[in-house]
Amino acid sequence: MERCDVLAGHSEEPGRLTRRYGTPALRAAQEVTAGWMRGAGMAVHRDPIGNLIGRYPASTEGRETPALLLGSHLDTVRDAGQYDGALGVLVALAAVQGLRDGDEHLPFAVDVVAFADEEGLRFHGAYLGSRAFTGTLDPAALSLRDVDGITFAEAIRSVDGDPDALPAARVDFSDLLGYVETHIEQGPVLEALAVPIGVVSAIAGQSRLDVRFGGEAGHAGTVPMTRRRDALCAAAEFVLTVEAAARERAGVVATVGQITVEPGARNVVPGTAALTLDVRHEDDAVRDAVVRHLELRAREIADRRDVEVACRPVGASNGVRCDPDLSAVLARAVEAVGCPVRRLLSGAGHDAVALAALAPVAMLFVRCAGGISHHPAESVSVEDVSVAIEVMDHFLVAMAHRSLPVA
Ligand code: HGY
Ligand code: MN
Ligand code: MN
Repeated sequence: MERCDVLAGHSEEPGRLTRRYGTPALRAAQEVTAGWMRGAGMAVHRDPIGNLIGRYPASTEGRETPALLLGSHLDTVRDAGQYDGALGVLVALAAVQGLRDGDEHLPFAVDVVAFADEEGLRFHGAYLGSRAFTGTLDPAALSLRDVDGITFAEAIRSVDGDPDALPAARVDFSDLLGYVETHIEQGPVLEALAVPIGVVSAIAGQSRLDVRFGGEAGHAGTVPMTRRRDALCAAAEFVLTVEAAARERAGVVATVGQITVEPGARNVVPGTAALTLDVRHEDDAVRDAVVRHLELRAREIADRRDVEVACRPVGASNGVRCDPDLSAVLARAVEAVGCPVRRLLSGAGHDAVALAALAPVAMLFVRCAGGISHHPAESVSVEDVSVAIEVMDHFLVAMAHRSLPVA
């Protein structure tokens, strides 16, 4: 918990926690984490995109040594809480520290990965770090630009990464046992059930789009209301359409989180309004249908108001089911610490989504107060976190037994 406090001190903005990919703040958080990794007996390196990887060696190391991946991300949203991502990295580290303290080695290596971009705050695509790790990053992502016009490729170089090496960056483990991520729940389910931890059954898919309405800027005092082509009014109508579309369908969540208006002045009719759209549901077909419906409605609104509209997808990920076998081992570890096993769906996205392309994945959720997340008030209790670490300890031992050759 103290380490979470320390990491929260590394921010781009005074007074609030914001840590985007490729910034000195993220680099500083990685440096501190690398020190803790070394202290836990791990060899540390950074991959070509700048994910930080610590390896705790297996009892016998060789070319065929299997590996178990644990981890989460160190980047954050804007004005973030201090546990989203960081907690998963630090719980993994604490579990490895337990092995080190007992001078124990397992029949597999344990790799703790601190992913460099999960939130997509700077370049908007999701899971850029973990997708690069698994070799599933779309090369087109390298030309994404941040608000200052810097491309993703340039940002990778600025942190001593190598965008050209990305296609070859895919980890090549001869035997990957799985990826297990601990994460703050970010929702109210475990609190309502009065249990400290839960096992994730599946992670909802998400669609991210940029929607841009283009009208005509003009004088706020002279352009008659009947002659206006106000881009923001079209966007406003669309925002409420998004809300209504989600409310009409069970389980759908849809959010417009950002609107940029140009030219952006008190006495100027808005000429363009660009907004972000985020749509999620556990069933990919339902999510796709909602996105198509909203694209259609955006066009209707634009036509009626005589403005232009363009909808551009900026990354989607399908829902992911956690691996039943790996989750069963995790569930038994939960039972071993005396907790009931509660399974829950994750509405939030996680690096596990990207990792599922490479390995079986499982996730452990830690109860959070009031379900609050992506907000500075995000919190977890020290008792619940200690339960999570204990579960990971049991999980590692169970995996060691599972991977022993049958005599
Ligand atoms: O947006 C998400 O679901 C995650 O927190 N990155
Ligand atoms: Mn998040
Ligand atoms: Mn997260």
